[in-house]
Amino acid sequence: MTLKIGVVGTGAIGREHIDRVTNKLAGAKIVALTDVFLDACKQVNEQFDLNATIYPTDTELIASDVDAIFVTSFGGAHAETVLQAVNAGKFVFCEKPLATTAEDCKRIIEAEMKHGSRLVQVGFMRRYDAGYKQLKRAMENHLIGTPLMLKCAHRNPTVAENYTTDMAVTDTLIHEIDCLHWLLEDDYKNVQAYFPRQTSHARVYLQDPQIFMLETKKGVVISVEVFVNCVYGYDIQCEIIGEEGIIKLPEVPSITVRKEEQLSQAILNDWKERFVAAYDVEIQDFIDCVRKSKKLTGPSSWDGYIASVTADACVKAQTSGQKEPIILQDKPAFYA
Ligand code: NAI
Ligand code: ISE
Repeated sequence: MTLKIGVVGTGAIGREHIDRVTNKLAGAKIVALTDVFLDACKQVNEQFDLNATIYPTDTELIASDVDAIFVTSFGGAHAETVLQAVNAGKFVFCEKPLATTAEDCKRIIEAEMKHGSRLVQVGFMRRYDAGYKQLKRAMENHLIGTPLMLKCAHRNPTVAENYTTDMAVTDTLIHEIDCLHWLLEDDYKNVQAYFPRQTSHARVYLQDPQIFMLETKKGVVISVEVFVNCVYGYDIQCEIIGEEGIIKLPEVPSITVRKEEQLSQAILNDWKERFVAAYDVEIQDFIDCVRKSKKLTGPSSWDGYIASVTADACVKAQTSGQKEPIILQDKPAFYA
């Protein structure tokens, strides 16, 4: 059976996912669209030759005969759409963040538990990236013994004018928040934020770069540099230092050039290119799980909740300058 997908939010990443489902992946079809700007849906229908039904609201789209919903709208709108879809018993792939408050994440968790099986996957695509998967395997095989410290960086060449200091957490650091606790199989305990000297490439109201020091329950100390006007490229770094050795996220493969007395390698400029393969694998995995077993295995609503609670503490740490505790509820057996 071909999975019938409805998309809520036909902006940048919505279109990326529509393109991959339509032109690259197998087993699914985009049959329904909605957006607060309905013209955007018309454009998408034409651009990808979809002939999808355009619904004026997410409520009507969810009530149609779609099997699954992609939630790719603005982050603040995710929770209400996801809740409606879960209450209707529909599968959901929700781009990060699952919701912008921990309370809303809890409402989604409660609705999903009431339904009785997992319906929601959150778009933390790094778990599907080949390099991060190698790190995960190395950790599972205890290649470097007990992990002690992590040094990570999330660098963008530049960001849009509406990017604010807290978005360094809610838009950017959120990816590290998810994938680092997954790599370590450990929960966060506290976080402190540091503001180094500001780059002259950032707008005056944006603190850039920022450094977050996270401590886990097992005592691992993690530093993540978020530097979103680094100018030189899109660069993701992750190094895990253990008792027996060090492992590092591989660089994106690229030819080395020897020319004019220089030895060089290209650095990517765009997050879409850096994680293109991970998005493909992530969405194919969602489609396959729903079609073949109706059992989702990707990042869950609980992972969305962890990210939300941790992000709240990170944002608080930005203004307090203090170590802020990260306090999670006990994990329900449902998400074990
Ligand atoms: P965008 O602004 O390009 O697109 C969002 C679309 O949603 C717009 O067309 C807007 O009109 C529509 N929209 C807003 N509120 C709506 C509502 N209540 N109902 C229906 N449509 C609504 O934003 P972008 O970059 O596509 O981001 C969308 C989401 O995807 C965000 O949550 C963002 O954080 C996430 N994202 C995830 C990435 C990843 O690497 N996993 C990368 C980029 C974005
Ligand atoms: C963007 O919203 C994303 O989610 C990308 O994955 C991230 O790397 C980028 O920094 C964000 O702006």
